Amino acid sequence: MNRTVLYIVFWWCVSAGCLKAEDGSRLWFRAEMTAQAQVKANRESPAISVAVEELEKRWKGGAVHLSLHQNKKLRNLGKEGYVISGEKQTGIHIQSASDLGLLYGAYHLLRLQDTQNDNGALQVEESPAYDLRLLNHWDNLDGTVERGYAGYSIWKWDELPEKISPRYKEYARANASIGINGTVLNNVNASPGILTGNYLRKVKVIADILRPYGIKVYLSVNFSSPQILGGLSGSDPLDTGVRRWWRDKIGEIYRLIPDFGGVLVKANSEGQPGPQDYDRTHADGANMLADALKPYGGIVMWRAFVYHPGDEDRAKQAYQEFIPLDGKFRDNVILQVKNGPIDFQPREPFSPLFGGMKNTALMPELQITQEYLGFSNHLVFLAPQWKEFFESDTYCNGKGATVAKTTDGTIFPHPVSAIAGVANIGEDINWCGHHFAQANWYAFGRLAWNCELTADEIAEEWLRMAFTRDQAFVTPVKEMMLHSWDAAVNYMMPLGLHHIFAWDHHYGPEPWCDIPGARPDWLPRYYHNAGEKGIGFDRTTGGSDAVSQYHAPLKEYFNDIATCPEDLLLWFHHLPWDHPMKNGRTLWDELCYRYDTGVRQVREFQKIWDRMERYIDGERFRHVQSRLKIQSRDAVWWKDACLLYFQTYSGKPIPYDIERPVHELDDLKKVKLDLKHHH
Ligand code: GCW
Repeated sequence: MNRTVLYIVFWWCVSAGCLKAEDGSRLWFRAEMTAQAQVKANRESPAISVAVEELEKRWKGGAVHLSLHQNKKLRNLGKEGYVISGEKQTGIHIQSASDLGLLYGAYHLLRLQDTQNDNGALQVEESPAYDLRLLNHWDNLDGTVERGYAGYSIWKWDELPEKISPRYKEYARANASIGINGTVLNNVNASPGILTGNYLRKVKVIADILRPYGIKVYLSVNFSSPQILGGLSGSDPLDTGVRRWWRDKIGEIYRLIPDFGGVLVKANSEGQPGPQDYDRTHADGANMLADALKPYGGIVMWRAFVYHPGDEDRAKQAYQEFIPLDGKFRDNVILQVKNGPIDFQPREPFSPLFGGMKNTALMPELQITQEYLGFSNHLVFLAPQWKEFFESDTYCNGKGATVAKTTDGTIFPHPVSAIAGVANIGEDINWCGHHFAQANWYAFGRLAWNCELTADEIAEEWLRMAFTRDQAFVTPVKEMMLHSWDAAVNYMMPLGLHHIFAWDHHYGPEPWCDIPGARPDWLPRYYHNAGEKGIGFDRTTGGSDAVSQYHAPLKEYFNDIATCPEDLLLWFHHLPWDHPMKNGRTLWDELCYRYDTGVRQVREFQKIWDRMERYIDGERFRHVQSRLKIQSRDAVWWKDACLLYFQTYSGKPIPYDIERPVHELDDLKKVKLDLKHHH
């Protein structure tokens, strides 16, 4: 073929859509945009225009009618709920009491089309579990992302407000399609700079782009802003000058962004300033901001992630700090609590603040980005972890008082309910670093909307949209996803072990880590307590007594070795190496088998994946394949490092039927990765 012919063939291919790069950039929107559906709406609004456009381009059925109107049923579904009825061929009716409900209904209908084989008669009624479903970006103003593993930030602060990256709109669309309705743009380790007029004008541009998609913008604020930006002598929350500064600043924000959502605050935590610097309480600090936001309907999300070096068990400290303040917060304050009492570990029990605080609204904070789960190198599907969290019984109100029910308004009604996920999004072409990390972003949105969905359902949906509907692919790959969290826990920190990561960057094992002069609660030894006599953290009534922060009968279950779930055994107990496990093995042997199981699980994932080559594009196939190789090597690294190190205390052999270590402990101790973590 000569050049001209090649050129024509090339453009024919491009216009026919047969040359789409499978680089992951399209997320879960890979279906064609070539439909020409008939769509009518009884009202107009920016959100309705988005809904109409999406349906026109993608819906391959009969006419769709969007109608915004009020009746009792729709009002009961709330302002984001919707009803879908009708049949694919003859016509569909989407109804809601608000335009956003119509938008969510449109995305729901399209998801059904993209994932279901049979669209018979439809009768769908939906409303979200949580009112506010937020992403938290730990993105810094210099473009770096704290704990981000997908490149630099998607927010191009130095190009804004003039230049607008096309990604902002794609971001809005992806989030709206899974029900996310808010985003905190900047890191909780907040630069005061975000509140300067210069930055607020940039924030306004982002807010304008996200608005038609129902996504509100929020900001993390630095508690010392009045002093640092305003030149005041301090930032005491009870000082009238400080209060006035915040009132003025909040007013300035609302003049630019009339629907601004509110602020997120990390105060007196890991060196951040806060009200305690002025001998005030967390409630004093939160309430001051709440008062400034109240006239505009804004909220304060105040983080409960606090701990100080000292004699008290770190796992107990947030509870000790906040329980005495229960009931002292304004009604537009929500306490944002990480799922576990320590810090996004591979597996933790739920934080006892859930079900513990009865007169204060609490919102869970989950970590989508894999700070402690192999960054964007390891395939770890997080829905199973989050499901375990949502379904944990707090017993705060008798049996069945799950974490979900304590936070979604079922047990404790508060003016708003909310949930946040720390985003794993960056400027990488595939958004999240690992193709399968997109599934965690997706799962977070879906669970925030409906935490009763199963991990299985979510994985199935995502795989069908992101890859293919061929069950020869979906079934085995879904199994791999559903076991991937369990595998990671096994090869990193089984049986309740936690925080034995490498210093600072948290990639890889360093149970031996000892930095002279470092805070003891930042060192692995604090958590594993391995010695000749045994291993684990004694949090029983005879130890740190953290168990007593849970309601009966849970505290008794955790306290008693016989009833403590073995998956959390070393979280709550310090036990001798030959402690008998339920399956008859000794603790030491079981530890060895768990690590070995983790390695074998990852090897199995490699086998599953290699068989999938013919079902999907080569580009993503090879990318995931190469990441699985890294994961496999890392799993062996974890196993060898932890077992060889703990063996120096247990003095026992690694059971002879499991794979032998391939590394020397001394070599592993020398591994020092040069991974920066940006504050
Ligand atoms: O998990 C830890 C991280 C910090 C993070 C902190 C927090 C944003 O290591 O990087 O800071 O938690 O949640 O505030």
